[in-house]
Amino acid sequence: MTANALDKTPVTLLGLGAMGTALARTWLAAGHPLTVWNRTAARADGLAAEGAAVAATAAEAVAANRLVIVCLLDDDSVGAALDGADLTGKDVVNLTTTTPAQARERAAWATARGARYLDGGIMAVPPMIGVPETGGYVFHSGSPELFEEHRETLAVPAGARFVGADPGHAALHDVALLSAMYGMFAGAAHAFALIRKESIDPAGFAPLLTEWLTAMAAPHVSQTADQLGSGDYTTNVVSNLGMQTAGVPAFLATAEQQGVSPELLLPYFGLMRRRLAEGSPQEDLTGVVDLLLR
Ligand code: FVH
Repeated sequence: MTANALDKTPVTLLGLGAMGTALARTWLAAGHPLTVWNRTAARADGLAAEGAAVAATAAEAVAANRLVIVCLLDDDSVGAALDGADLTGKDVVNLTTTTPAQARERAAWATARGARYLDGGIMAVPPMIGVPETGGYVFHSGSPELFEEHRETLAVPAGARFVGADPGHAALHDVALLSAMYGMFAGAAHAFALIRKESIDPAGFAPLLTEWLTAMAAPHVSQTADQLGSGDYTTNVVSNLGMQTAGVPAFLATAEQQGVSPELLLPYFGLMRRRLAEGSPQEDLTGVVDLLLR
C-alpha cells in the first residue's frame, strides 16, 4: 500500500459489470484501497492485477471496509448479494438502478440491519466514468451524514449530487431525467423518419436537429417549472396552446404524406387537445403535466 493510499478511504465494491468495473478503476486510480466482489469471480481478475483485493463472498467484501458501494443489476440482485452479510456499522451506498419505492424499502432494510444508507442514480454510461469533462454525475439521497462524510470518495468516479434525505429521491430524479430523454429520443426518431425517404442526408440534418432541440429545451423546461410553481399557466406565454393545437393537423398530414406512423406524437397531441378542451387557448403547454397526474 502506498502512503497516498493510507489517506484514502478504503472502499468495498459489490458488482463488476460494465458500470461496476468502470467505477472500480477510478477508485484504484485515485489511490483508494479497494476490495471487490462479483458473483462471477473471473470478472475480478483484471482488477486484481491492477491492485484490488478480491473477496470470495459478498459477506467477506462487506466485512473488509466500512464504506460499501453496491452496483448490481437490479434490486433483487442487491438482496441476493447482501443476504447474510453483517451490515452493522456499515455505510451502504447503493448505485443499482431501482424504483423509488425499492430504494425506500432497501434503505429501511439496511437501516434495520444497523447500516447507514445512501441510494444513487448514475447519470452516466461507463465511458463517462472517471472523465469529468463528459459531465456525468450521480444523484444521491438518503443519509445526509453518510453523504457528507464520504462526499470526496463518492465524487471520484463522477460528480456527486445530493438530492435530499428521502432515499427514493435519487431514483426518482434518475427516472425523471431518463424519461425526458426517451421523450426526446422519440421526437428525434419521428424527425428522422420524416426525412428518411427524401434526398436529405441524415448527417446533414443531424446538426439542425441538435441545434433546435438545444435551443428549445432550456426555455421550455424553465418556463414549465416557473408556471408549475406559480400555478399560472398564462404568464410569459410565447406560443400558446390554442395556436400550437391548431398546428397539429399539419404535423399529422405531413406524417401521412411522408409515410410515417404518427404513433410517437399522437399521445402528446391528444393531451394538448384535451387540455385545450378543458382549459384556455391562452395557456402554455404546462397544463399537460396536470393531465398526466392520476
Ligand atoms: N451500463 C450503463 O450504461 C448504465 C448506466 C446508468 C446506470 N446503470 C445501472 O448500473 C447498474 C449496473 O449496471 P452494469 O452496466 O454494470 O450492468 P451489467 O454489466 O449487466 O452487470 C450486472 C452486474 O450485476 C451482477 N448480478 C446480476 N444478477 C445478480 C445476482 N442475482 N446476484 C449477484 N450479482 C448479480 C452481475 O454479476 P455477474 O453476472 O457478472 O455474475 C454484474 O456484476 C444497473 O442497475 C444499471 O441499470 C448502468
